[in-house]
Amino acid sequence: MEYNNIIVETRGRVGLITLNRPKALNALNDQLIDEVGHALGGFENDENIGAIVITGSEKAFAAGADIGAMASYSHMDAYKGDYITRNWERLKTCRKPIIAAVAGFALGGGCELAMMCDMIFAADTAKFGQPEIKLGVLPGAGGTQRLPRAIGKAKAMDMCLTARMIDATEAERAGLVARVVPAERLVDEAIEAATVIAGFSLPVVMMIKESVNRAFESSLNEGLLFERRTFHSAFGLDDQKEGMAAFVEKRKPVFKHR
Ligand code: CO8
Repeated sequence: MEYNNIIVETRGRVGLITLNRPKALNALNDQLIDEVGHALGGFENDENIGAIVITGSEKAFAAGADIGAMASYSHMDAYKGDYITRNWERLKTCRKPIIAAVAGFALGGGCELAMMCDMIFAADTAKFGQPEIKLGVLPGAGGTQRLPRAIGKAKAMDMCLTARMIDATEAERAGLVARVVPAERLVDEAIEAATVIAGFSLPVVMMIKESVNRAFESSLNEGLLFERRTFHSAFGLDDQKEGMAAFVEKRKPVFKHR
């Protein structure tokens, strides 16, 4: 596939996707989301890749769905055509971890895209918001669902109902963001963290991702049972033998399934 809206690169064992519609502040359209989905598929099938980083530009991670493209949609276009959100779920099905590295605006679908990643690293310039209400619509790709789970009802309501943007510090305090870093260090820091992850046993990395995500889909007891069974299954891996033997022998583990 030819990429016109993103740049796809690798840094060691890390796949890097850079959203690249600078003139529109990386506004998300169907083509861009399709390209992200395609690139994720490529990284997922590539055994030399252990983790993925998605980033934008200095000014914007993504300023939301493309308002110009959506402006004239009918209900039929949105519902039957499933424009804009049709390939969105591809992010959710990716089994390798994804870090969103956010500088500048992450608004509307941009904030939702970041929240679909496994963790968010924010530059000190980042601003998160769900301003859809100002356009006469509501968040449509998880804003009303993932935001309350990430930052609680009070702040989610505040952001969705008033369109107030929060900065990186507030986002970190609220639990939306894993780390805040100086803007000039953002992508390096995300790649460094992704490199650490990509050095571990991939099946274990995938089990952890699956298990943490299960916390948002199940009761505590069901989640704990899922974790326990998955933990038991880790003892079937060569990498468990290697990891524990390396600890006992006071050496660095060399994981086979990376
Ligand atoms: N769509 C299309 N173009 C955009 C968007 C957007 N969301 N945001 C910015 N742009 C364009 C501007 O039109 C402008 O283009 P041009 O230079 O041709 O006039 C260029 O980017 C630069 O923007 P500004 O001049 O406005 O830059 P400022 O620094 O003055 O302002 C802001 C930056 C505050 C980010 C401002 O551009 C803004 O408010 N943008 C819209 C933010 C917004 O409302 N986002 C929500 C969109 S709705 C949505 O995301 C619904 C999601 C539903 C799920 C779908 C999943 C994809």
